[in-house]
Amino acid sequence: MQLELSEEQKLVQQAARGFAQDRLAPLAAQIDREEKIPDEILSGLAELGLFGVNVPEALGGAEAGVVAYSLAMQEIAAACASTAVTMAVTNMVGEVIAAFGTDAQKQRCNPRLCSGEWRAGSFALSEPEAGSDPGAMRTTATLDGDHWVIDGSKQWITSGDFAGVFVVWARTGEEGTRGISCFLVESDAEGLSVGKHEEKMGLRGSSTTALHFEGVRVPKSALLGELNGAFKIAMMALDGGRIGIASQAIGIGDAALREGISYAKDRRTFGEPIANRQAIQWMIADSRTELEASRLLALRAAWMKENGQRFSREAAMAKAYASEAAWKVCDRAVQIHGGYGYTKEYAVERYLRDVRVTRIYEGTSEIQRIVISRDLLR
Ligand code: COS
Repeated sequence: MQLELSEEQKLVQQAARGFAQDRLAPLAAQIDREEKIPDEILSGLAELGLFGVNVPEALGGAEAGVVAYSLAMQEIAAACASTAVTMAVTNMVGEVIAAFGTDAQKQRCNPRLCSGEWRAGSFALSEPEAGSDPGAMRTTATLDGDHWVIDGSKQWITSGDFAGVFVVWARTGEEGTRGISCFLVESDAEGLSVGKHEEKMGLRGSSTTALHFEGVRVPKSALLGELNGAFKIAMMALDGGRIGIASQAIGIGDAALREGISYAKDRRTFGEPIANRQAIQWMIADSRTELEASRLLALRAAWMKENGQRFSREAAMAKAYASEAAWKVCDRAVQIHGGYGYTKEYAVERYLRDVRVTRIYEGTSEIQRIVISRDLLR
């Protein structure tokens, strides 16, 4: 068993940490308040290779692997969770295209995503009535001569209003999971419009929108993967995505614990720092332990993916455990701060809002438990 990072993994981690702490963290409160990630941050991520950490170099990526991706995600999330999710989805989209795309699709999309020419990639799977159950989707794609015509609506689309390319799932065949195909749709496609911008509790710097497809025509060559076989592409992409969200939760938790420790050492009650109280010490001890357990789960799932092993169950375990642990860690950090933790004066208030969705998106905790138990009971 080898728990040491490679030199390349350490380099990616250090580069991400430097960028996150020097350039991103000072802007995080502003990003949350103004609900916008500055362009220079997106360009900075792209320059560091963080828009395609696990995408082949030949396609413009960093080809640094899944463990490096998890490490980078933890660092970026510790500074700004909104930026982290934008990065996560762009990486997921890049990986899907690199894994399942034709040469032409890869050559067109991957370099643009990795370089930041396209500010983000979007993953358009969920619909108003198909989130946990994407097999129930209603968006359709119908063949008309040499084109597919897409009609329907998608919801909860990260970066929906500024992504350059959307990976869109639509029904092309029978009901259920065996009649779903996937298409690459660029943002300037006629008939594609951005709908409601969600007013979210957290991750306010990351835009989340609806998308409407009204007779959007894409050439036959926009089909990604096999006709009617793309439900599995979504599942495989989400398996990898869950490692990213586990890593994001860990990063937010790390940041909250750091703030909690620092505040506990400074804040005095009854004549001494609250860090001297056992109640606070236990919160800190439990938080560090749970975050380290989460990190081991996430890095193991990442390692398994990197080494070509089946990792669905491990990714689900990492995502469920890390998102729930990080929620508790952020809640304790607010508790340590007392009333101040409930104000925007302290970053822990933002961390608690931001971390909440990690138990919901890319599969709720309940869905993760379905994935884990189905695998065990197979
Ligand atoms: N990798 C590869 N293939 C997979 C897979 C995976 N991780 N999970 C399922 N499949 C395959 C199955 O093997 C099955 O293949 P066949 O058609 O050859 O039999 C097919 O996909 C359908 O699988 P299943 O019957 O298990 O589908 P369900 O509709 O029961 O859904 C869950 C299974 C619940 C796991 C799935 O719907 C899910 O992950 N839901 C959450 C979606 C989500 O995360 N949404 C958030 C979107 S991003 S915000």
